[in-house]
Amino acid sequence: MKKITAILTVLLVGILVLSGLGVAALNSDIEKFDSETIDYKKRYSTHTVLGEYGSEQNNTLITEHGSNRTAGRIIEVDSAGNIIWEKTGLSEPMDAERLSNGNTLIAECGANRVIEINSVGSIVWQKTGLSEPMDAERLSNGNTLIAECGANRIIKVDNAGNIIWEKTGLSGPVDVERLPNQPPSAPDIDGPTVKPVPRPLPKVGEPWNYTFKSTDPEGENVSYFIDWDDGDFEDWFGPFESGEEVIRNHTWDDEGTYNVRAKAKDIWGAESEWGTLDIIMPKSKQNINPIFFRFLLGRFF
Ligand SMILES: [Ca+2]
Ligand SMILES: [Ca+2]
Ligand SMILES: [Ca+2]
Repeated sequence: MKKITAILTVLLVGILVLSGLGVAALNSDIEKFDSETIDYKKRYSTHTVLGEYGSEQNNTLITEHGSNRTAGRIIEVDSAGNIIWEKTGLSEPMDAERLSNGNTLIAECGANRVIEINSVGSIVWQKTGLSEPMDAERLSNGNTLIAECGANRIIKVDNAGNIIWEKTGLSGPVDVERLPNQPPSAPDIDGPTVKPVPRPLPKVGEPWNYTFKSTDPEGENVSYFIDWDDGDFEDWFGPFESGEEVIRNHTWDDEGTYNVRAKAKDIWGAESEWGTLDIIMPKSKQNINPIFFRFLLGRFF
């Protein structure tokens, strides 16, 4: 009986050790696979061979160049890898993306065109006569950016196919991306507060100048909105050049502390954070109520 127990123990230990080694080997395989996949992604990322990425449960759109000039295809696979949609017979497609209208935009390099196809594969828009297009990007306003590799340029075409912008002199561009617009910086507000004491002192009932300055990362013109914190606002006004100092004056009718706030927006309407400046509006001698003053005099003298 002891012998059987000993044999079983040895077997159990053996199984545990072997399975441990197996897991370790599997882990190293996974790491190797991951690093190869990352290398592969890096190497081909400009061609978007692996498609675009959303969250884990989303489907994936894949562009297959194919083994010959007419064997290219675009496939959409679910998270389990099942093909749920495809467009075959393409000529050396290099890039595809799903548009917000459900259609698919494809850079069909071998056919020297960019096509937009619907869910049943019919062409609903195209730009032909290109030279080796490698990538296309549909912009929110309906225009399309195309990396025209063979012509060494990036072009932007409108819905009618007219070239409305281009960047030439490139060397084999294979990918293009439109970056998101950034809002301007929160305005710097400058002007008399109380410290350091300006000459003359700010007083209630008199206009004071304040400067507002915001800079847009894209250098676009900016407009301003000011809240003087006494119930008065200056609704969006401008535009002014990015980084230009804008002067506005304001008169406060009552003494007190005011938290002046201003924000800026660029030509696309992207708004900044608030810029702020605390202003102390001191009581001025001239503004002591003369009736109250006489009352004090009469009471104590
Ligand atoms: Ca693209
Ligand atoms: Ca791109
Ligand atoms: Ca901007």
